[in-house]
Amino acid sequence: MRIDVVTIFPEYLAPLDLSLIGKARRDDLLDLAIHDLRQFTHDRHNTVDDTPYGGGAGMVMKPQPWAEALTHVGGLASGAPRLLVPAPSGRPFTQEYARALAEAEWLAFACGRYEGIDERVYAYAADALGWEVVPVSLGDYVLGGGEVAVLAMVEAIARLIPGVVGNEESLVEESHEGGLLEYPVYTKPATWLPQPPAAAAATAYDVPATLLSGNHKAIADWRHQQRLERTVARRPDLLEAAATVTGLEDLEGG
Ligand code: 6GU
Repeated sequence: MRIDVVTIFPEYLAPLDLSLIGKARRDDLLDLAIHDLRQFTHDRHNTVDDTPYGGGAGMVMKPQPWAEALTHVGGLASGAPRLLVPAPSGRPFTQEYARALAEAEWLAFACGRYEGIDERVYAYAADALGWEVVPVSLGDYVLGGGEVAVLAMVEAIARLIPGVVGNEESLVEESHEGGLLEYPVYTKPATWLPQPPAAAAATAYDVPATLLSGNHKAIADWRHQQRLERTVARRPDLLEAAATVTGLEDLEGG
């Protein structure tokens, strides 16, 4: 997969050199390039923003640097990327959408700052460049700009590219796969006495006995039960959505 990111803060994307994503890039599973929007300005101050027509608070990103940056990106490979625009007003970015995007050959991200990018840039990307433009949101809160959202989305997408995560089984038993949250996990020791001991209570913490039983059926049943209980407690909306899809509307009554 190829991913291009356009931003006024290229350093904000530095973590994409690390860990899973860094390894995927070195293994040529992911071809990622970060582009500085200011390189596509022509004035002495490398201006990328201006005041909004109609008035109001804040600044808006000017269309011309964006058009030049996106045109440059479009020339970097054959075909056309899908342009994802991080914004609180976008469509929800979900695990299901991440799975769909992981199949793409080429994605581009346009990181807005301030109050956003001049809306005509999206019309230009669609009409002049022939790109599909998709505003995407991580959730119902406001970030200072698209960069942190791009870090999250690139990680969510890249780990679904075949070969990026070593053990592909670990992809199927996690939160949001199968519509339930993940079960709790434990490692050695089976009985843990925290060091130094807490003043209040010198208690030992035990791993649930079922996980030590060696009974694979009992372990699978316990984990499924834990997933259900967690989902009821933390994300009842997920169960209600699943119940609606499957016609089990009485689920919450039982
Ligand atoms: Cl994807 N971008 C920005 N800038 N803010 C957000 C967001 C994305 N998702 C929630 N808030």
